[in-house]
Amino acid sequence: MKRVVVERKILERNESSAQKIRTILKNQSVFALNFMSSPGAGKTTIIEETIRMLKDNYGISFIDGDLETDRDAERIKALGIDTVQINTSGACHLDADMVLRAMEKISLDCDLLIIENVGNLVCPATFDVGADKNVVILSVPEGDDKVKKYPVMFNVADTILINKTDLLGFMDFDMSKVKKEAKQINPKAEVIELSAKTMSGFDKWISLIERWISEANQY
Ligand SMILES: Nc1nc2c(ncn2[C@@H]2O[C@H](COP(=O)(O)OP(=O)(O)O)[C@@H](O)[C@H]2O)c(=O)[nH]1
Ligand SMILES: [Mg+2]
Repeated sequence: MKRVVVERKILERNESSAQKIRTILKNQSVFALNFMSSPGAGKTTIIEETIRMLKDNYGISFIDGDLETDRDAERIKALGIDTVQINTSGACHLDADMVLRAMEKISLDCDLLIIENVGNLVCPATFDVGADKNVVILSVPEGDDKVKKYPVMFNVADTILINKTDLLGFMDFDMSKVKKEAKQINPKAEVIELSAKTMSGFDKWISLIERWISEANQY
């Protein structure tokens, strides 16, 4: 009983900070994406390629969440992007307060803020970080059974990217089963097949981001 009350308070506080983030981003006309996946599914690689394809036309800033190290932040900084690293020192997710603090250290004079969350398919799903859209990545080597095993994560997705499709020939991965289960759990999420190695599917993915940004700018 007590545990439920504490959890509710933590989530209520998080929600109020997420609301502050939304207000700041809306006032600055910044569109924010929150990337979530297992470790190694390809978040940083997809973010790198996405930035390469968008950076001539859009100002982009990046916040990286990881337990330790600034390895991913360094990869994105190398592309000339304003970057802040959050080390959660053991916490399995970013929360809205961490993102708010990181936003104070970063340029919000941009069109797009990309947040890379801590890698796992559980905790980040419960903590709203105030982003406009949640991007959840499932990669082919993780297996085609994961959508139903981690329904909370796939349910909060605005889009599900199925990455590493270049490896489909080496794995028993039933794409139609994944798409069917994704539709059952989250009928609204668009599923896009991608490979950050061959760049297959990126045209569709980039068009979706551009559509999201232009829709957000209409309000
Ligand atoms: N074959 C293949 N490897 C990929 C692809 N995307 C990422 N990788 C590799 O997967 C590993 C983990 O990628 P990373 O972006 O660091 O994953 P993250 O932990 O989710 O940020 C790296 O060795 C990448 O080069 C892909 O589409 N195909
Ligand atoms: Mg990463």
